[in-house]
Amino acid sequence: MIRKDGQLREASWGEAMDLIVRKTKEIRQRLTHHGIGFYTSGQLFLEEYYVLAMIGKAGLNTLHMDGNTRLCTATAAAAMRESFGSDGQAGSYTDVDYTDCLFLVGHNVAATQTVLWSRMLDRLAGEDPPKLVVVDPRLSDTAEKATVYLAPRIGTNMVVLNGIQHLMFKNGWIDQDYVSKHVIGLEDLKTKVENYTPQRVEKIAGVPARKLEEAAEIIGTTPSLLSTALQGVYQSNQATASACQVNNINLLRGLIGKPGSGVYQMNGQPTAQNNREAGCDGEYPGFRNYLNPNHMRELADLWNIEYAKLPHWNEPTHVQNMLNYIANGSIEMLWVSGTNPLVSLPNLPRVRELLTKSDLFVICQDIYLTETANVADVVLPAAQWAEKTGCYTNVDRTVHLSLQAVDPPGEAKSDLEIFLDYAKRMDFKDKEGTLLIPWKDSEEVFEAFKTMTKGRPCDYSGMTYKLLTGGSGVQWPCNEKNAHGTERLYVNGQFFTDIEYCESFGHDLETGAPYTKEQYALMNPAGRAILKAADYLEPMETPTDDFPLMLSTGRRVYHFHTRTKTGRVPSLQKACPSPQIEVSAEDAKEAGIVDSETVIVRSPRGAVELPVTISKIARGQTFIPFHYGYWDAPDDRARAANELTTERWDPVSKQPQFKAGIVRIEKCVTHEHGTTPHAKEQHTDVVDAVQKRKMTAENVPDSNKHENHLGFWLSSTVESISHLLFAYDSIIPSLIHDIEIESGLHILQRLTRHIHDLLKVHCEKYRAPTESQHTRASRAILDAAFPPRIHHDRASNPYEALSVLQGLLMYLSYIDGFLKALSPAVQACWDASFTKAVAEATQTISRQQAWVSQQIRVKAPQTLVVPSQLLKESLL
Ligand SMILES: Nc1nc2c(c(=O)[nH]1)N[C@H]1C(S)=C(S)[C@@H](COP(=O)(O)OP(=O)(O)OC[C@H]3O[C@@H](n4cnc5c(=O)[nH]c(N)nc54)[C@H](O)[C@@H]3O)O[C@H]1N2
Ligand SMILES: Nc1nc2c(c(=O)[nH]1)N[C@H]1C(S)=C(S)[C@@H](COP(=O)(O)OP(=O)(O)OC[C@H]3O[C@@H](n4cnc5c(=O)[nH]c(N)nc54)[C@H](O)[C@@H]3O)O[C@H]1N2
Ligand SMILES: [Mo]
Repeated sequence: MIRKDGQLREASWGEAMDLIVRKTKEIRQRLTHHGIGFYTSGQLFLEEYYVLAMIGKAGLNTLHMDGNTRLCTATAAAAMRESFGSDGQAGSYTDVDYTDCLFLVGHNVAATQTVLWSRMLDRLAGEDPPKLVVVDPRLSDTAEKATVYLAPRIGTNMVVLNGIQHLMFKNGWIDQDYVSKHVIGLEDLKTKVENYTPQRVEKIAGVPARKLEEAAEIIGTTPSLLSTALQGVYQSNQATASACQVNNINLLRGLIGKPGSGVYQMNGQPTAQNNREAGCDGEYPGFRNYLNPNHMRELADLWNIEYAKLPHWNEPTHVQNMLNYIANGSIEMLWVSGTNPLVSLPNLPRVRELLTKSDLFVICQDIYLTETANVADVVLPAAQWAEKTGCYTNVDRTVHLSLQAVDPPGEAKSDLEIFLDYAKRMDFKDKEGTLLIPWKDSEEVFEAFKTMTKGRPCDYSGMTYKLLTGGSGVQWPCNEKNAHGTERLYVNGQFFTDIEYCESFGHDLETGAPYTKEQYALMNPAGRAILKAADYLEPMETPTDDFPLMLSTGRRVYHFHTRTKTGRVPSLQKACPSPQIEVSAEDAKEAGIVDSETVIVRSPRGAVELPVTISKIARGQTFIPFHYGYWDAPDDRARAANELTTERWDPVSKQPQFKAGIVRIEKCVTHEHGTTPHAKEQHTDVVDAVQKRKMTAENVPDSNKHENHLGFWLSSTVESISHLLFAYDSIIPSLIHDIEIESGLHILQRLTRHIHDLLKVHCEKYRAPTESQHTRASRAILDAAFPPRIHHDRASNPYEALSVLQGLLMYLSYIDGFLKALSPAVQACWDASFTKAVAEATQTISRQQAWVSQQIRVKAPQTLVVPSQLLKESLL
């Protein structure tokens, strides 16, 4: 369907695909390929993701691609990278059959993975049942069966997990032999958890000390331990940091890679794992490390494209940032496949506003006409799982081949066909001019994918469609060495942390800043797992007088996500026809609310209107299932949980905190003549507005809204460097009494002249204006760095000389700031020689910073300490 005069009208595939190709080229013309973004799914097939990843990274050379997996398992992947060096689940589902203890953190398996739960129930009801420890603020169906159930306040996982580790250290429940051989970071962790005593945990998280001790004893002494984490961790406060603590617990006990023992950083969607392997969200294909040039070169060679053209100046753009780019007008085309963001993204009021911007061209590729399809410019009807062939991989690395069982309805096409068709129409070529994406069916794509994974953790190279047919799947890695796949990873205590092999160098868990290769080399894990420690930090939003309750959102067993499928199954719909908010009996009483009463729930973002269910949820906490959008809403009440949720995300995984916002409950006061207050839904109004705008998908927005920012920035960079040259002219003469400094500065000046000339060359090509916009700022900083008094003979005073050096360091870091921005920007222009020049300039500035820092180190003690009367006394 194509939007014409405001309405979606049927069109042929040829018309729709031609339009998409025309749009792509037109946007490339005006905005470069970085004006286009892709937002995909955890529900397509492996082969479909791989083609999409190549369209984005090798065809259009853009970083703007993410999946709903960002909302789902971004933290699973992130936590495994931090602890084990790469994505790669330790265990196997067979571990459920052997384990002595199941430890489930924020994972309501009874409602969300019913097949796995059946397997667990078999064990729980059988002989020699395992212990079950559950951590969930809500007495879920899973928690009902627990041996020990911990109900922390929403957002306090870190406190509970640190508390358990505290008790493990205190009671010596640690496998010293394993730990000494196979992990690093023990001392840091021990120090970090030292003050998480049961009493402190009780105070912050509300978990009784005795309960915590019971749980820790079970976990600390069980002969085997299978731990899992899911959305109660990933979508809550300190997601990655908490998920890492779950890994830590198994590592401390040495209970990983052994029958009955392991960790599942769970996946939610059927093919979230494949999305990550293929590189359609935050990852690179084959779990390659974007900070490792060897990995990136290898990928460029595999695809036979120029190294400079492979986008890798940063990790791929996450969806919240794509929304920000849509907001500022630098992304004008968004291709959505297999996800329904107008129900599932946080803070719907904002998402709605952005996805219906008049200058945004939205493609929606789905099996139904969803809320998102209803505002799109083009709707592509996709075939679903049973109507197409492809592979999917479970959380325990088991790869399955799913064969087409029935024909797709009408003219629907598989996602693979759609993506291949687009690639063909775009005529993407490799560097020799050969077709980049030449495949015709899923098996051909699978063969290419296999080659790409060879030698990586997710090695598929030994698999074929034939091997995958008939049995019950094969677990990767499957290669020459493991012809039938691999049941467990890390069996010999060998992890993926070798510096040349790992998928990531890890992150500062608090700020989210990535570590550099140099920092990683200092840690030198070399195949050992990494114990990552962190302190508890309060959630960003905590209850206030206005919004006294915490909201968490999640699932009911009867529905899947935005209900495009389950909402159409009468028995499921009947079992769970509408959303409701769970509150505790105490909170209900306080608010004067009774069970089943309809209330308005309001957050700083928006409001919904729902009936109340009084449940065994901890006091101060609430829960709303997020399944209900508007495609089949019975009336005009707002009801989508995401009207309320916050867009804040975890600093490392960038996963939104769907279980972390604040709300209040308002009574719906009924007047004599009917109910007044009403949380009215905005979705229908927005769809109407789109239709009334009479817009046509063909519209081309006005073209010249973007200025030559790169040129401006380059001109300011070059100017700042030339100002440094002048500064050297004036400070060198004043420092002639110090021969070492004076001659050093001469060398620095020469280096500076060189990079000035190097960058100047590129000014013309990028039309850098001669006038810089930063002249005043640069002058002001120079004046502050080198106050006029120093320009004269006073610099012979060592104290003043020290000030000159400090000022110089400040000005160098001002220049460095320009270069920091220029570096990824010129890579995004795929300009190899400019990239090289900026890299050299950056290195030269950093050499100067190193020299200045060293001179400061030489001079400071003598200058600052020796003449001091005050210090003399205390030193003696
Ligand atoms: N029936 C059904 N099954 C599904 C899905 C579905 O939509 N419907 N979706 C699939 C997908 S994609 C996913 S990702 C999974 C999700 O599966 P789960 O993660 O099991 O499901 P959720 O209900 O999102 O959240 C799990 C629990 O986290 C708890 N929780 C909330 N805040 C916190 C907290 O701060 N700490 C702790 N420890 N727990 C907290 C909630 O009370 C909830 O019971 O389910 C998959 N399976
Ligand atoms: N408040 C709140 N929000 C949440 C969550 C939460 O717990 N709370 N959970 C988050 C999580 S974990 C997830 S995974 C997301 C899920 O959020 P979404 O991805 O938006 O949910 P779905 O309804 O599964 O959307 C999948 C879409 O793909 C379509 N589809 C199905 N099969 C195919 C196919 O083969 N091809 C194509 N092209 N389309 C197909 C379906 O019709 C549907 O429209 O929601 C997230 N949002
Ligand atoms: Mo998910």
